[in-house]
Amino acid sequence: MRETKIINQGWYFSDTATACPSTLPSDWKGLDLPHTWNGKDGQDGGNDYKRCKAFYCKEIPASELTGKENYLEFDAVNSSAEVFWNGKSLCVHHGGYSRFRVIIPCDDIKEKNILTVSADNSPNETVYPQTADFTFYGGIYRSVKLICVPETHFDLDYYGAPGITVTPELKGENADIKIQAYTKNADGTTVKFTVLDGENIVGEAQSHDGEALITINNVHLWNGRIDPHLYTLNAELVKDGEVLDNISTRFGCRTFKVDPEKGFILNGKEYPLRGVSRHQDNPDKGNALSYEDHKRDIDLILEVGANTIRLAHYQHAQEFYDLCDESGLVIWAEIPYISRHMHDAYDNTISQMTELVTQNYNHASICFWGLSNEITIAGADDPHLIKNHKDLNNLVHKLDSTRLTTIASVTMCSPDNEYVHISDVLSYNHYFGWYGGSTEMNGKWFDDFHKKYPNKPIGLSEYGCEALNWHTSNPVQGDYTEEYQSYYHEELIKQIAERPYIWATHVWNMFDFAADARAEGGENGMNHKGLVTFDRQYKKDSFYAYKAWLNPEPMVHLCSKRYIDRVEDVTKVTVYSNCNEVELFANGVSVAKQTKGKYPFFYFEVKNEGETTLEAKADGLTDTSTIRKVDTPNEDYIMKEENQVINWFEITTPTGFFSINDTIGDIMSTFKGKICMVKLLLLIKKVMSQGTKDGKAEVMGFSFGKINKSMIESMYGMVKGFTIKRCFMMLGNKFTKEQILEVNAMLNKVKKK
Ligand code: GCB
Repeated sequence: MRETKIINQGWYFSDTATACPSTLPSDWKGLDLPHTWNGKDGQDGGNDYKRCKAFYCKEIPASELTGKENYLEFDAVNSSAEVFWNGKSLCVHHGGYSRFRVIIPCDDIKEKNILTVSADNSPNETVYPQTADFTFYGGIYRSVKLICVPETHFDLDYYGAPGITVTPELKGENADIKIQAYTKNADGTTVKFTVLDGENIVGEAQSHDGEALITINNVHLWNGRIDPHLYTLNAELVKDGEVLDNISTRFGCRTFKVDPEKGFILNGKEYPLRGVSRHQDNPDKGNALSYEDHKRDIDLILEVGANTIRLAHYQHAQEFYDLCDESGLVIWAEIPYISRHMHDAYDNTISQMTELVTQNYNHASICFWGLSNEITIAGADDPHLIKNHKDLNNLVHKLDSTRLTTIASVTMCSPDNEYVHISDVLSYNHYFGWYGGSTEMNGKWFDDFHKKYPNKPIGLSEYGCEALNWHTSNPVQGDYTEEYQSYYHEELIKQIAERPYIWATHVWNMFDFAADARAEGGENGMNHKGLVTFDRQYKKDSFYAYKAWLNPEPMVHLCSKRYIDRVEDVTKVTVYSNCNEVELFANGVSVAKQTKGKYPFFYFEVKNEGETTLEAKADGLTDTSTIRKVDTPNEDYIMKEENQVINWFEITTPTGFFSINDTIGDIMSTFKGKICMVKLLLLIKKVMSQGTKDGKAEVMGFSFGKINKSMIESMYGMVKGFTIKRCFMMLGNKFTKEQILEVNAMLNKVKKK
């Protein structure tokens, strides 16, 4: 029988060694897995985290190798791994998010063996991802296992797959369960299958070739968050009456489709997919997570009321997909084919996709396989990119005929482009109202698309906006306040709710996450678009906007609790509640009672005198906060610029003339402004080429030389809403104060229209 042992304890680690050691390097740093070496430097900004090849080493005594065949299983090693046994290379694996296995050579088992694994996250043009808005933490950051099996066993050699596939097909009240088990050295064996519903056996079959069909009568459906019912399939490999190996997997029975008009349909009923995307990393730990970390994330996602997650931008942990199956979340799973198409990484997209699909085929929660994300930033007319997508799409259909393919397209890519019509269903990432454009542009974009392509299901795969602990009574786009984020999401919720044809919507992002190259919002190294902070400790107000909209459990939430000191005499107070009536009290006196309109958002005007305790009451529930009248704005609420090179009061803004506080669009609307922009581009080119490998300017991993006219045109639509100051910030604060002030002085001489 198989024995599976987790071997996470007692490793030695070195990020300075240059080769696999020949003896146990007990002078290296001792540690336990999971581990990353980028827990700190991958989260502190500057895009300077250590990307290198490092080595992990562990002694494995012969007594541990109890099988006739012994496999090593790696749940994930980022980004490329090489496994050595007693100094000899056993395998190389490229792709940092999927599982892989390797067999230990039975003719090389000593009393004490040395297992060495190199993990390499250094730049590599043949492995995805290389350009993306998140940190590529290096390390063995998920578990390592030893699987000891007899010579005859269920397959362990095929792409890290579980050795068994289950394909339920609904037939009226019943379900036909098509089963295929894969075996090795299995001549003369029988596979015994048992389907369990809880403790009860509901179906059995025997097979000589691993194939079987079991019918479950009166099948209990997996019905999303309403009733995520799962069955278990056990498989035993039997020879001469002896069970040699056994495996088991869970599965769910459901049907789904996507209708271009009605959206997602689960088990015959409309089931609008409304949810979030998830990045997995945590403070200091990076991606080296525990089960508790995954569970905490799922609980928060369930609390917000989501019924779907886009598991971006890579394969997530098996534990996490299991939790999704159990909680009824509909999943979009994807590979990290992202941002920049690399001509030498075609094979890697194929292998990462094959692993994603084969390793996760039995998960009831997964309904969509994502082919790529914003891959056309540099343009969509590269025939190699198109071929890569067509091949991936065909590959997925061949591996799995039961699910749909999708892509997350970048805003700038034209809906007429061939690329966006390759996958079964389509999605777009839109940041109107954050990076550029206004919030209302979202709804309009979808209506235009839907009108032009009424038969193509369209989804919103990303939308969001940053918020830190900054506050204001006058939120504006780009201010990074909690109040603007709330406003933005209220607006987006209204537009989404009116468009049931949008087959899925995923907020970017459920959690703040690390992107070491970022310098935004006053805290470098982070993307702050989360509804919840990076440490999972603080739920921002917009979390509650979704909770009020999506989670039916009665709730009431007073917004802006961290915004106490206010200068105005009358202040706006926002309450989110799904109850029919909300009454607001100020120091115990009723301010007003309001009845719910179309959306669960309530707005009150409150007199701001002295200190006021606010209480929002609804359905027997109460939420409390405090406001205080002050004469001058509390500096703690204003975005800290200490990480920025320039303070707001140093920017001169003469009336009627431009400054770096103006948008690119406004500046470009005047002739002299255009000339300033050319000068600015030359400065950007100069600054961004300092310290790059080949002396060529780079912006977000794109070489300046490769930025062509069509790219500029398509990007202009988005960036024209950016202020010049924001551009400096987004370019990673690489400019000196003098340079910025010089640009400002130049703009100060240009008259506004
Ligand atoms: C996107 C990317 C995502 C980024 C996000 C952002 O479109 O797909 O990886 O993190 O924008 O926040 O800019």
